[in-house]
Amino acid sequence: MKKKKIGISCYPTVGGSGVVATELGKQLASRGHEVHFITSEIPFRLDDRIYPNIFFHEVEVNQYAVFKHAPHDLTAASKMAEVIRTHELDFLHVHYAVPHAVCAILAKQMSGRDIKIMTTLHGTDITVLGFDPSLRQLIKFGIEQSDCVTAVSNDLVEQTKRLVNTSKSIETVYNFIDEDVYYPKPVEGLRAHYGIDEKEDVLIHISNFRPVKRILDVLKSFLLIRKERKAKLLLIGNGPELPVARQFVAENGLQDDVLLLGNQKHIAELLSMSDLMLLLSEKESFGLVALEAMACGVPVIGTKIGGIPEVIEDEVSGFLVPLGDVEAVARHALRLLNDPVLKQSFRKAAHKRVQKHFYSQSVVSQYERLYEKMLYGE
Ligand code: GMT
Repeated sequence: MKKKKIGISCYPTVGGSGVVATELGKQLASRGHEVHFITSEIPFRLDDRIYPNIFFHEVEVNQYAVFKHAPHDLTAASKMAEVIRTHELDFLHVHYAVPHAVCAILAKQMSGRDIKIMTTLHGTDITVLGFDPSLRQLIKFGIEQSDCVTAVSNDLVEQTKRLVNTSKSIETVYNFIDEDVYYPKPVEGLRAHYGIDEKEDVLIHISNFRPVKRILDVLKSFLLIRKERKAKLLLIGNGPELPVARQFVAENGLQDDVLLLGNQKHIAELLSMSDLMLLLSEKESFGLVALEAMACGVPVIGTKIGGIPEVIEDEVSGFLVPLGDVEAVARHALRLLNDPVLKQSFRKAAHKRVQKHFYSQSVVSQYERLYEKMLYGE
């Protein structure tokens, strides 16, 4: 693809949509495109060094006594318009219909340039906000006024069409991983570092601990598994349900076996020393953490919800269970952990599945093809 100047807007904090947007920007920059992040702070996956071809424009929201609420979205639109003009962007790729697609539409009008807008839906904007009648029309507007719309799973495409009642064409572009970072890594000595015996099973859950992640289901499943096998559970991340998790751990005497590690940078290493991931969410448009686990050769037990069945191949690279069925989680986990041959075949299948469908090389090329189509037509 001819090199382009691309503006990217997303929420820069820890979270799947910010990760996907940032990793996409990094990959596009490494292919020679000029990438301009327009965000409220430097995306957390970009803060480790200076990346060639990547520029950062901060949306600085000032608080004025005259406004009850800081005007973040208007400031973001204004910043986008400024960057469109001063850097002569070819198009904007924004993540979330609300607020970023709507900000982009306003920015386009302000800039006076006929710039194209691609919007990627990640789920949180649709499945949560789509139920809020006061925002539904705004989401619909953001989607319908975008030149190209993508969503991260087929399930999210269907949900969006149903919830906002639109016939706009929406393309599925799956989440991806950086294959140079996520692969089964040698992790000698890491278990010992965390006080884990080599013979113990390691289960892992990574999330932002929002209620939709059903942390108690993860802990209840672990309690059942631990009755049968010596095991540790790593809980990675931070969020509102952490106190609930702490309380459950204390009440059930799990202090020695549940390791609450908070937010971590070296996820691929922690995954590589794990035997099984649990992702038991009640809403999940894709489940990027499941993909990261599988890329490191870790099978996943996930709920049969949203886009998770498009990631995990049931009985091949993991298991799909009904929401809230902690007995089923424990049954599948024990079947896998008790059978080294089965475990090995799941590990291989998980890694192979990611290699075949979710490597950055192919997914980023898919985005580039959509950019071309949006800019020049078929
Ligand atoms: O999972 C979260 O709570 C974070 C959320 C976000 O908006 O950043 O993640 C969403 O986008 C990810 C990247 O596309 C998906 O992999 C997650 O499944 C999706 N989360 C939900 O749908 C709950």
